[in-house]
Amino acid sequence: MAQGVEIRGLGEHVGTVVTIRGWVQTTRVHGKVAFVVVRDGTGIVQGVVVQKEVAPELWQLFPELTLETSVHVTGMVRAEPRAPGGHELSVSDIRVVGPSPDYPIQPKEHGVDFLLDRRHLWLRSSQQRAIMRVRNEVEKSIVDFFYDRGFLRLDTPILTGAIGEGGAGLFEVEYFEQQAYLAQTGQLYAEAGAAALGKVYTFGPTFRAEKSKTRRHLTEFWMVEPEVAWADSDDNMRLQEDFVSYLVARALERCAEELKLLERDTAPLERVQPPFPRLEYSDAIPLLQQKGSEIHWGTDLGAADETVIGEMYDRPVFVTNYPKQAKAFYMKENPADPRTVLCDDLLAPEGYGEIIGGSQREDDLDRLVARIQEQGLPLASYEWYLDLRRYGSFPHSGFGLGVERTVGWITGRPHIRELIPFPRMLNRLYP
Ligand code: NSS
Repeated sequence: MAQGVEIRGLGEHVGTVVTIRGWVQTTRVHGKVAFVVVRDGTGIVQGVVVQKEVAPELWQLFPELTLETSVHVTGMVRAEPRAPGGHELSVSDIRVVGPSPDYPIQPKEHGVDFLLDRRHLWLRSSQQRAIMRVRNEVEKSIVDFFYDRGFLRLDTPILTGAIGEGGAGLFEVEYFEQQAYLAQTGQLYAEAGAAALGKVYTFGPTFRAEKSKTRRHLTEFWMVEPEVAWADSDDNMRLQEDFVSYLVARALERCAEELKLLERDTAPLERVQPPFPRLEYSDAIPLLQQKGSEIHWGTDLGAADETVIGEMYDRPVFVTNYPKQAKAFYMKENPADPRTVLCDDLLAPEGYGEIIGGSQREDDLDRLVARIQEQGLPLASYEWYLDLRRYGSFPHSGFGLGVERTVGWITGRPHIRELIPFPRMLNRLYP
């Protein structure tokens, strides 16, 4: 098998003959010169074939080099400042590895359902590759941020007995003789981890049986959830603004090419610096009502409300201290207004909506038990969680950031279906 060189590394091989392995993107024949553009996942390169310099069989091969044919291309590397990547290959040989007749996705407009049905192929297109590269950078930045700050990664179970967020949106799984659920959150386990290790985070897929079709909901999405012992709600928001600013700065620094290809206006991202503005829920309601929203005190913000608030500021904004009845059982009662809890949602600007939900946790055993019962959750499955309040209870806070929504905001893509390699939604389990 030919020794392969990555397109990304061609600069080190100028003047030598190499073989690259990849997939045909385009071909063009201009009289006695033909061009083939090949992608290998690290970059793209153009090969130039001069009819009189190659064997007739190679010249005759061109009609077979259809979109997405996999090939070995051998040639001399030349510096070519006008070519993508700055190099070109003077081709001496091409070997077809896998033909690709009638590739279904052609360079023209396709409907989104057509593309989603062929997601396994759609991933090869340039915009989808750019999105996946930004996602990869965001995921690496998440791990770096927490590692550098002394957090320990604590992997939490996906099969769980206790309900994490509340009765709605649960996937039930048969677990031998018992009822299990796919984790809606790793938080309850991260809280146990915080008592053992101080600062922890869990990072993995989470599941919600979202029955509605929206552009912001998947049934399987990735969430990173830090949990910090001794942190109050203010500390929690400071961590969030540092974290989000770091993720954005890293993407700007390391994904400039991808953001350009996606035509993302980066000016609004450059403004993402701490501190972020904070708006109390109770102050947000009259503002929203003035702008025509039908919201009233007590209900959660709708997507349209989040857009309105997000557009009032030039950077992400915290909406804090929601009414108890609108939020999960584990949030700590606000001593200044016991109708509310010490929590925050972080709304991205430009209409991208909520990317984080966070809170200080209820550390009082009796209040926590009352909240579990008020919400009609089965107390018995929380016995282990209540132990965290029985044995050395401690103030602590944490949050969850949705990876897909964050990548959507950074890349400027409003619909969540493109932001994960294989989206799972109400009516989508394949591919
Ligand atoms: O429900 S959250 O607001 N909060 C939690 O799950 C807490 N247990 C987190 C914590 O404090 N440890 O979800 C957090 C984020 C939310 O802001 C979104 O960015 C994302 O998770 N999220 C979703 N993304 C995609 N699809 C769906 N269905 C979804 N639900 C939440």
